[in-house]
Amino acid sequence: MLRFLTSGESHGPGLTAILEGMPAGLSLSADDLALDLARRQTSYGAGGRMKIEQDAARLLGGVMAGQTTGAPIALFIENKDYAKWRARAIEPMTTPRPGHADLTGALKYGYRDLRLALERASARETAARVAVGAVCKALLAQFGVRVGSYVTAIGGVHADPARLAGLSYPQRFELAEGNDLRCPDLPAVELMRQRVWDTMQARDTVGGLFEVVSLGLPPGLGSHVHWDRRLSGRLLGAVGSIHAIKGVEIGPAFENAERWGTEVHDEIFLEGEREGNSGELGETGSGRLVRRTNRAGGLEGGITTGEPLVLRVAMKPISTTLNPLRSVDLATGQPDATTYERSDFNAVPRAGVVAEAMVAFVLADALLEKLGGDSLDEMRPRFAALRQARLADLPMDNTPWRF
Ligand code: EPS
Repeated sequence: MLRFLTSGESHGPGLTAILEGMPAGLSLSADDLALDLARRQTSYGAGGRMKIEQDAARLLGGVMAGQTTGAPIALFIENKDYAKWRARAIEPMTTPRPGHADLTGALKYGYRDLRLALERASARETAARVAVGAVCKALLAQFGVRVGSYVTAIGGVHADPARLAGLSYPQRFELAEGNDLRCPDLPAVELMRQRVWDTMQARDTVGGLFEVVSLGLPPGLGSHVHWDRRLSGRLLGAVGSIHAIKGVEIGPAFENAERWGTEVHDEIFLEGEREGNSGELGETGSGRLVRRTNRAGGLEGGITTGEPLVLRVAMKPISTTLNPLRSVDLATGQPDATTYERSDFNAVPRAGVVAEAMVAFVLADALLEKLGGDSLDEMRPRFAALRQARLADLPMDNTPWRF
């Protein structure tokens, strides 16, 4: 239903994105995109480039009189750094950095200078994704859906799981916004800061872990009926496509893999059901089917359950390091060390914002797939009529049948 393309190089004139399939009637202005673009730029351990750029997106199409029209939405983000590059004679780059797309890009496309790979492989492109994600978030917000993220580990320094468990998701989001490591466990923030400082002194880079959580989702988005309609695969693929992201799990998936099934699966209860009196409604009984745990991370059968949708994400350390790595100069055939221009030491907090954007895109797509409709006015009554997890919405025939 929804698709987007981005174009642009890291040090070229700017980044362009086209988002196609947004319904008409959504209020949208460049201001709606500004907050997430700024959030993506803040992080302790970010490189010098972020002091140069103050990302702002211009809306060049698909919005008239402050409302989407249903036409493709075109966005443009200027690269301020381009002013310095446009007239510059650019030094040849012939020694590939391990971990970057320098070597693989040249192998694939036959580049005769590695900068042609670097320019497009750069995570600068994620600014365009965040602008697209902000449009998707604006649509989701109309239906009470919110996507947030927070850092849980940097360079092996972890937030305390017990302290995190004591915080609701909205509290985690809010606390994370209050510091430049985007971690809601404040005692851990100072340890993470020290770790990043040590990393900078060591002229190295660090990776880490973060969680992306979507709240307010209706049950029933995605589908179990075909591999490419399962929301699980769509989310894993979208988040896994982000630069330096090397692992994504749904809920505590790797931990679940070490437990018994009876410990893992989220049992189903009727709201108000009395303990030990299975099926009997208590006084507050509403007929709503509820879970007391969410180890499934909000998805069953590739379909949303209506519980918070939780993704846990692993980012590798950025591959441009101040201390050189061993490589080979492709021009001379001699062993060589990588050279350093400028990069981030720690981009984990920033990557969380990019992952929110990719999740928002997939969820907006799934919502449009579920509701159909070309305008918000068409979508609203369909959303209100969605089946909920309650007995009244799930009548069963309860009679024998044959294939
Ligand atoms: C990046 C290298 C750095 C980062 C860049 C990603 O850029 P430069 O080489 O200009 O210093 O700052 O990220 C961004 C510009 C951005 O907006 O996120 C890389 O090699 O991937």
